[in-house]
Amino acid sequence: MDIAELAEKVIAGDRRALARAITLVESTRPDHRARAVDLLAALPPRQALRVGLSGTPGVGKSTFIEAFGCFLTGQGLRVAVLAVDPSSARSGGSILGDKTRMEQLSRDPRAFIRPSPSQAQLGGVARRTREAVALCEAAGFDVVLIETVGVGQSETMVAEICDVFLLLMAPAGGDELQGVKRGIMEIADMILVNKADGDLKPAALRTMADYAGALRLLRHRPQDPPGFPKAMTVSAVAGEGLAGAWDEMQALAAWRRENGHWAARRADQARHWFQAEVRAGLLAALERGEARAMMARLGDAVAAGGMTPDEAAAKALAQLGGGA
Ligand SMILES: Nc1nc2c(ncn2[C@@H]2O[C@H](COP(=O)(O)OP(=O)(O)O)[C@@H](O)[C@H]2O)c(=O)[nH]1
Ligand SMILES: [Mg+2]
Repeated sequence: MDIAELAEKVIAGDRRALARAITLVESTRPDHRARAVDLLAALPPRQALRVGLSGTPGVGKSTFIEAFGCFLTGQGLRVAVLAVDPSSARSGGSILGDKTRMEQLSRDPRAFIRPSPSQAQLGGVARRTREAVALCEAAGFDVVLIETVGVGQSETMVAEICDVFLLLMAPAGGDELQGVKRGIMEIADMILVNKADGDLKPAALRTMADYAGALRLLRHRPQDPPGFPKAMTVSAVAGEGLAGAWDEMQALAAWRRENGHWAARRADQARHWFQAEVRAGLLAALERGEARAMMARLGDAVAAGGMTPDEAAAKALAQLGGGA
């Protein structure tokens, strides 16, 4: 299929074409990459609300996505679910393993679920996910949910892809906030304390109050209206708090649109990803052909004591055209 035809079908909302297009952007073959770049350039500048969702394993992400996704499709919205899981190369993918928890959503004609690409490198996974998001936007989805497990750098990466970032937490046992890293609190727009049902409800309410207090202590961010970042309780299992959380997300998104923060953030993200692509490309170029041979040669010379590391680096950069 040629790229123009594939783009046309994606834009028309053809799900098989969308799945094929995502497979194309995930491919590491150079000829596929060139086609993927053409495809992405052919997409209209359509925007969905991109919602990032993070939380440690067991907190209820899959259950929440199932419940929240069905809630959104029930409102007549079209929902795409993507995952960034740096461990998926080993574990076989987070969403795929959890598809049983998304049974209803995966059968919903208004929903599209795509498991994490199985690449070992987080940078590669995030890059492909970003491109998959763009494809889902072109395909007419209203909301794109991007799930990531709460480990390592993946949250920061997802924050660079989404408009609204949700942190899902579990009710704490004691009065201690669950070792949540400050850096993650700082990128959260909403903290949702899940499992606010049955015996866990009082603990969930206490935990929510603790987070609300902790969020108030953070430095005010210009992209936030009063009251944000916000902590709330939800129950993915009972379907409680979902409508309220959605109202808040929409209010936040609307405020950011009206105040120029939405467009500014998208522009910053585009700049960030442009630079990340160039960096990744330069690093990859070092592993190929002439450059690779030159690096090996200069490396040997440095190891043998014939040149200082700085001399060799200056020489390498000069030959790469980067100067020194
Ligand atoms: N009580 C209660 N349990 C929940 C809720 N959401 C998820 N769970 C349970 O928590 C466990 C982990 O859920 P899962 O969605 O797989 O978490 P994930 O690892 O973050 O994707 C499962 O046993 C769920 O049934 C909830 O709202 N209330
Ligand atoms: Mg899961």
